[in-house]
Amino acid sequence: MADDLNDVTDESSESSEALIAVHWRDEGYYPPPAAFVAQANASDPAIREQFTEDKFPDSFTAYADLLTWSKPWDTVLDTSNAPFWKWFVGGELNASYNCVDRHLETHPNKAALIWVPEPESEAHQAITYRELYVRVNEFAAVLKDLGLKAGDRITFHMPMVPELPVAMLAAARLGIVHSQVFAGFSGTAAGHRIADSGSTVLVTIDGYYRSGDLLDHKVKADEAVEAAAKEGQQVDKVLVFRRYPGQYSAKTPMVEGRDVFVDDLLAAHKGEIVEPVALQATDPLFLMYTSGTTGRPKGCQHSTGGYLSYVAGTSKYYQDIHPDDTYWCMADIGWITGHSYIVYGPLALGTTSVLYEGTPNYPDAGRPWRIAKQLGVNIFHTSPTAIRMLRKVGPDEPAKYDYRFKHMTTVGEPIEPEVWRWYYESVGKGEAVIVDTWWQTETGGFLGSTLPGIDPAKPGSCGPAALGILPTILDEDGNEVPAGSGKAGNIVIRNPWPGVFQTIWGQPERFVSTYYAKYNKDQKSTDWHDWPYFAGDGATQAADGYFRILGRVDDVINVAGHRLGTKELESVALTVNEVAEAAAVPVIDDIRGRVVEMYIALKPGFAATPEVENKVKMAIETDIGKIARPKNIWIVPDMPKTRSGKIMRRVIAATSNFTDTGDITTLANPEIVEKIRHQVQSAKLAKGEVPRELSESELNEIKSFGSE
Ligand code: 6R9
Repeated sequence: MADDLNDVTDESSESSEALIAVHWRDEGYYPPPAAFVAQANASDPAIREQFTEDKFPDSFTAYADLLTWSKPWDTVLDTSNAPFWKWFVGGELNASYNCVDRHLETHPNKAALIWVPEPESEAHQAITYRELYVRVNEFAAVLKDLGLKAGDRITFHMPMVPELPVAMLAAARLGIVHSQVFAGFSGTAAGHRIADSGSTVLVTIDGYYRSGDLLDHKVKADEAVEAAAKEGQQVDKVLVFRRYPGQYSAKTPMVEGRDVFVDDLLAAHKGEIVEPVALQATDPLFLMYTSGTTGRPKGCQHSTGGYLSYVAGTSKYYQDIHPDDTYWCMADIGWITGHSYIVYGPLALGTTSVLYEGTPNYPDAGRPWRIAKQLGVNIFHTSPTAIRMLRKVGPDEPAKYDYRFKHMTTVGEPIEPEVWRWYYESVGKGEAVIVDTWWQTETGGFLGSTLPGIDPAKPGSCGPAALGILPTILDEDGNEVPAGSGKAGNIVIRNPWPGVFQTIWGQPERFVSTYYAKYNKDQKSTDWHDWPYFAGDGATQAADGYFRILGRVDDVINVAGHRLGTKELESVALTVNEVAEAAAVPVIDDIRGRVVEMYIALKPGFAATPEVENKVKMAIETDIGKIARPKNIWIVPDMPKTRSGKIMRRVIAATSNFTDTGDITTLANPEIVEKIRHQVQSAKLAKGEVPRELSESELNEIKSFGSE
């Protein structure tokens, strides 16, 4: 039960684009149950003392010590080329060895992965550590045979099948830098990322199940290769796994000389062993692409030693993973959450990690709870969007299944307190602790979270800083926004940590300018204190030290936990011949958190027709993927603009959200605002898109959208 504190924070409002005042009711605390504390990896608050600022950076050797190193490091943190931090310099290790080989001694026959196919008629598959070892080695032999070696890049465009972690660990075994592109992304999107990373090999699968359909996935490989070629990157080989080995499930033909079935290749390497290559801690392990404020995605480059240490340490203390747990993270490995907390963290700790192919509510909203019961899952990890959806379609389903969670995670977006409480009471049955973990693709692992055996949870807040992380909130001028002030600002991390990404692949200047330039006062400084990490999120800190993350402060829209860059969307829309101008804005959505609406102005002489709308939709689907498809596309006579010609995104965002458009007197064309409002809002009402009342922080987000 929650302590009912119901503190009311009521600060006077002072609103500017830089500093948003937020008001909200402080929620009650939910302390961990005694049974959880008794078994927790961290239950003594003294653990915090091992990670205080004066012990930095040596404190993080506690995480590195969870791994097996073939050579110990000489220097914990090298800051000489700030802000390109180097962790555990001189140390050598192999991620594949740490996630697979070393567990053979202690528990070779324990399940490393349990794969749950979407069709319930297909049995789940448990892959033991020994079998994982065999599969990883054989696939590594295939990669080696293709001539791939340490430092080369390889792109995977794979769904949630066990072949994906096998491929990742095989690449890691050889030091090949892997880049997994979310399977839901289009072939063209995969092609852009292939080209950006300079991959010559693409690994894919013929098909996979989503919501009951066996999707043809191979067709996307052909599109990807073509898109990459347009950018000058030749793909020599496409390795095609088969969802049903020996049987081809796609309609698109294999391309002679380029496409090969992986099962055929594996047959030639049966039982082969490939020794893990000893890599420098600072060698890159993988790239993970994410959206930013320009059209070009950012390949976040993660290190081998720092990253693996950080995900192992945070998996231990924040996911509370013990070797005998059955842990299920429902995220996709195409996102950072899956890399860190399905594959590398849990396997480094030698636990059993569940992998589910399909959608959570297929064939019904009881599916996750049936899986949990069947497999004995006791740690469960998902996103607010999935929780909202499962709550909407099956609020009473969890009670029908006899499973018991000790620990649950929410990640990826802010969670509304009432959604949190359903998660706690109905899914967790009042017995499980909840961690709300705040972090990013760039950060490798958790930055803000409660320590589940020590700190009480507070719905809607991620909690205090993670061990060894030193966050603070700064205003636009770099002044600290004090805890308990009720004011929001930009959350920054004052210090480096082992999980932080090393650079943006091929764009080191963008790495510095996006993440470090904002609050750096001396570009030459090699003192880490001079380089706060700018996360791009707005946040507040309560008097108890807990952070509440409000959302992005840049032009990125978080749809169902997936970051979509408005510029990325807009530049795709602009490829449609009729389109003169495009602007994407967020709309508050009860299930997906935010959805995108797109405003289009046409070139002179073109008429607003459903065909144009369709072309824009198709362009986005083809170039990015279905997840990016706008909820609505509004073809408007003109965009509201400033006198300097800048589109006022906050005005159209307000229109789409039925909120006050604010001051429009500075616009060059104020008369357009009312026209657009009438057009858009009457169409939305006709479709039954009735707005709900927005919270203060939601209102602030809309009010300031695109102001940076
Ligand atoms: C791990 C992941 C990162 C962005 C981040 C923030 C939002 C993530 C959150 C959260 C509120 C949380 N975000 N976790 N917002 N509470 N617990 O999601 O990475 O896909 O890169 O997204 O997601 O806005 O900046 P990524």
